[in-house]
Amino acid sequence: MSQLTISSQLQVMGVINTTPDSFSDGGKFDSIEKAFAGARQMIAAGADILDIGGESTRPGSLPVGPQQELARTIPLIQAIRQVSDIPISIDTNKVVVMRAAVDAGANIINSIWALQLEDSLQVAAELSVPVCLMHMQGSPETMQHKPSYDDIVGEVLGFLRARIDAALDAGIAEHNIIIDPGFGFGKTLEHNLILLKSLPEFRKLGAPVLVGMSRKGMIGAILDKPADQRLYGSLSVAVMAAMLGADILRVHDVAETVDALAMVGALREVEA
Ligand code: 7PM
Repeated sequence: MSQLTISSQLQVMGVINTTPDSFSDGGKFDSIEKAFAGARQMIAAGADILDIGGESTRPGSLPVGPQQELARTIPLIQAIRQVSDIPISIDTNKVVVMRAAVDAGANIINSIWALQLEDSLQVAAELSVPVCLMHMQGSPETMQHKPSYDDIVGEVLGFLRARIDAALDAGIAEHNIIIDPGFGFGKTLEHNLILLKSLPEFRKLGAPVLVGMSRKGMIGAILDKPADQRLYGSLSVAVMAAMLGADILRVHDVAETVDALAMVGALREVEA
């Protein structure tokens, strides 16, 4: 099994969605084929990590069963492993999917629930792979109804600090912990912008910071544009996040983001 070492360089994580929102059941094979083609393109475009998810977590979405999630993700991970050693992250909250994915060659567990469900802390510790602990207020079904905080930065930081401690207590190695403020997960536009501006605070927790803002509602709200017209907005916030200290950028448009972040990388390297 290949082991991922969390790098100090900026990394681009390409999002591979296998949820056949627009496919009927008969289209399942078709959607795996499409996801595999997308993965190959992202690898060619310079992705550092692929994030594979089989459960939609967009606002208002409903949970899917384990069989469906396994059927969408495991064959895809196996197929990618036939052609590439690229680190693969599995975006799941089910321990059965975590185990099967790592068994199939996945190297990172991405948990929008910060490993709070089932015995996922213990399972992740046992699997001994890096984990991404994300903040969310509420659950995907209801999180955007009325997000509310007294102190957005303090509360998200406090939550992530507590989950880091829980992960360490469960036996997850410190060097295997990644944190994520969870843009769009129970946050208003203002909350998201404050979190973006406050990214340097998150760095102080001592773990690599993953950021996912690509094509999200916060961009749509500012530009008044649908998801398929948010590329320039997405690139802009990716650059801002990188300048403010993000380590891993979770994005849909890999080729474009790789170029944009190469410019940030060059600036980081130069002495001035
Ligand atoms: C609406 C909201 C539509 C969210 C789609 C999404 C993140 C994630 C997702 C994130 C981590 C999407 C998402 N977002 N995992 N999974 N961080 N760690 O853009 O921000 O695909 S789902």
